[in-house]
Amino acid sequence: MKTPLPFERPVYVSRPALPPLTDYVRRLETIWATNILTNMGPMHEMLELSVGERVGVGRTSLWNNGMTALVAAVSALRLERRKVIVTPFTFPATVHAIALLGLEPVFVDIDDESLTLDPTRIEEVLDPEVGAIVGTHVYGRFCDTKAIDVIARKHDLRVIYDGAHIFGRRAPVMEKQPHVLGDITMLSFHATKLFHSVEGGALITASEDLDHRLRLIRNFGIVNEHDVRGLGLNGKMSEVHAAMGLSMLDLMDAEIDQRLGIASRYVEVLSSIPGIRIVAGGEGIVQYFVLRIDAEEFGSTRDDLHQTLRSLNVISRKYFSPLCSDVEPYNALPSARNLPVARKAASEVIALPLYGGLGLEDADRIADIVRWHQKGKNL
Ligand code: T4K
Repeated sequence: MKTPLPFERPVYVSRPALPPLTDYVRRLETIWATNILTNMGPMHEMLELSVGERVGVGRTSLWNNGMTALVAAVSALRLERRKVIVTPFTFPATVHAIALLGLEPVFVDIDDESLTLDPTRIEEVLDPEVGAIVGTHVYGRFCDTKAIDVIARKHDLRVIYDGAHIFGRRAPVMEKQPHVLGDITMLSFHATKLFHSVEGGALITASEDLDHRLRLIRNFGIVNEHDVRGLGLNGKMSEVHAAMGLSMLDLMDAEIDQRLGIASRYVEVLSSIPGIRIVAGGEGIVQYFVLRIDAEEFGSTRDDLHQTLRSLNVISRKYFSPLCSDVEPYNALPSARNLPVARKAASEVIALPLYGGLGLEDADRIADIVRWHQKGKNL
């Protein structure tokens, strides 16, 4: 194989799709005309409705980002027990949302196939102080919500899902099954997500009571001019962000189609390379395209491949390494010690660029770099 040429400019793991500027400006003109910039204005209400329809289940509230939404979700549970089970294989926001509220994260290992919380390990760590479970739908692959629901009911635990990666699925995003949402599910609309509002997020719950509480928390706990009830924060999405969300909703299905095309080009080349397992990308899940590298079979480590890609201007990412349980302050927790499945996964995963604007030829070039790297290591 010929030595591949480096890309002229860095190719990032993700690149936000953007609507035609004229479309966005048209929405901004409405904002300029009404002078309503935030506090649940008309754009906000329209987007909230549309996101809810696309999710297909529960009640939806919009938030200014996923992390704030997650803090609000944990807070809304009003937990009396101070420990919360959580996956170590996630973005730091998931664990921070627990710890910032003064609760103790208890790490549980993940399932080797789905890379989500392993329900068979949850009961091992239960004690009377555990009050909730927070699982992440990693790369848009759902946790085993049915098994988690059974455990939660048996031990009277509340459940939150970090669904930061799931809104990039086709509608309806979630099936109408009672266990699918847990008590609350969070979505992120950050610029790096398939659907974004620059910054933004949402919370979905089937409970009218929780939905009501979340809306109070989102707006400082304000009930009306005369009354404030409970703790709150400012989690509101502005009209300017909501306008971007509305413009992006129109592009979403086209973006999914483009990403599916790119993912299938990757799969064509990469699926036959020894030591590579494709863990995300394709089959309707196109938030990320992620490989696992078995160093022995592949003939080189994930880190080695990552270096080669970088040297050729392909900015791959190791989502999610390091594990949250391996960084301060969480690495001091007793539950951070015994997580062999997550630790192995964190040393093997590598996310390749996946976004609608990536050309098919670029995807072919990136896949060829991986193949060239592997061949070179096995001469
Ligand atoms: N839970 C989970 C499981 C999450 O993955 C996340 C966020 C959250 C909770 C929290 O949700 P939010 O509060 O963010 O709504 C990025 C994102 O900032 C973060 O939202 C996301 N997960 C995480 C997986 O990825 P970084 O530190 O990797 O971002 P950064 O700036 O390195 O961006 C990645 C690449 O994207 C860059 O190399 C270039 C490209 N990029 C990025 C931005 C921001 C652009 O081309 N344009 C842009 O505007 O965290």
